[in-house]
Amino acid sequence: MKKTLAVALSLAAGSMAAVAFSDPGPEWPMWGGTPDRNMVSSMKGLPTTWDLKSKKNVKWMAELGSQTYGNPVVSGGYVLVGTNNEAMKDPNVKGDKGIVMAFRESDGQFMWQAVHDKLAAGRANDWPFQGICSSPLVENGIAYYVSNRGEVMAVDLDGFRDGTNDGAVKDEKLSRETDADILWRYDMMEELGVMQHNMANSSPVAFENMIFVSTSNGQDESHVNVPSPRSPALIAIDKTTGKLVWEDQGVGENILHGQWSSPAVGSIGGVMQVVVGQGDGYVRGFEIKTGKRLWEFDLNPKDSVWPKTRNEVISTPIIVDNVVYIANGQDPEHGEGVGHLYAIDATKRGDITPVIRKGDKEEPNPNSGQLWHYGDIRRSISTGALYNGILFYPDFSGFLHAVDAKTGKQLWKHDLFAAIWGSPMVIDGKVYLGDEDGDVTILNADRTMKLIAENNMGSSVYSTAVPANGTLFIVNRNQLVALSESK
Ligand SMILES: [Ca+2]
Ligand SMILES: [Ca+2]
Repeated sequence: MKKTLAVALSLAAGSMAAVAFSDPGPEWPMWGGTPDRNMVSSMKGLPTTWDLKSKKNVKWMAELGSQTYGNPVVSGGYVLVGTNNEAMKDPNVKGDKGIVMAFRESDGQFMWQAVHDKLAAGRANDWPFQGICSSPLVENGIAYYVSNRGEVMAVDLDGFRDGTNDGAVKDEKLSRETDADILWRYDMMEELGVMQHNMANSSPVAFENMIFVSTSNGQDESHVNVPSPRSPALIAIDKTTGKLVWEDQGVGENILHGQWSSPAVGSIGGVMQVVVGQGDGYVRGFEIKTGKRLWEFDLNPKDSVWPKTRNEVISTPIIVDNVVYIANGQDPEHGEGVGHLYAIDATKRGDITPVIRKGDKEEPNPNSGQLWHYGDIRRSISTGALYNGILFYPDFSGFLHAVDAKTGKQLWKHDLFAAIWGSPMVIDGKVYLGDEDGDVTILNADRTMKLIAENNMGSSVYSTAVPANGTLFIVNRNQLVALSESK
């Protein structure tokens, strides 16, 4: 690990700016770029057209595994991405594994990889060939992520290339130059009894000395039983020691399916909160130091029925100016259906769902935190981007919705004619959005709809375009592509 002046300076700047996350700056060190997860960057000069065949505006390309559901993060000269082992970067590592690959940012050179065996339980907890779905968080030369085995991992960003085995973990099975140098690991299955449904996927977020992770605790394969109802849904872990700081109370037997929303962090009404979607279809805010539940909001109408009309929540909430924006949806395997998008006043406390049930009766909640509801959206697993008063939110049916962030009124919607798994990224006033057909559509991030370009990536884009240091990073099913304007 390198301890540099730059790190010390960024630490100082980080603590000063801790409550006002805005632009991520030149790097993209986590899912969403900043803890509030708003998918917006002011970076200039990124390409809007490219061609993978002729290599127009292609800086470099690197081979990933055969299925890639992780989103790239860029920090400290590295690009990290979760994938599976079908690229066999290390010929000695055979068979299905969860992999995090680290590439050199400047030229795409493969640097090292973290290798995680699959769980013996198979698809119940660790779906074959899905690889690592978590997007790492990089801070001060350390990358944190969740493995396919439900472990929260801390690894050295320089791996073993710095010639030192760092951290408390010294007995790495693989410890050559191209292997991951593990600092600590926290096994959520062993320590908390978590039984993640199909896959543990959370993308960590940090505040001060803690990182926050959704456990993915869920139903078993019966899709009826929750085998571990007392396990938490959200935890805080000490960044240095890897020890548990707090756990939330979880949602018990009320988990509809899995828990795959990742937490966001922000200052809301002057209170630092962790906000996350949970397994019962609610989004909740927690006091950051203690994990105390501050508020909860049911993202479904009270008369909805799982799985026909009641949804789970897979999207990550975004926090902008004391407001939480989030849509609900279902696992892509469940297909299309109705969805709901909300703006929530998260300064309120308690149950802030707009409608409450009293016995058999439903009545308006005088303590409602609903600022608006947008009902034209379909099921969504995407995370929003709020820019210049416009919320961009896609759905799994292939529509990108542009919504006035103050009123919730539709400004326009655009049909991409393919399922959308990833999230919109606003860069320098333009929205970039990938789809299952492999097209990356670019539109003006404006109140009127204007298509700028469509560029195909050769295979499905399940990820989100990421800007860093003047380069655009896009992952398709099995490649990491770095794009920049050729000089
Ligand atoms: Ca090291
Ligand atoms: Ca180590």
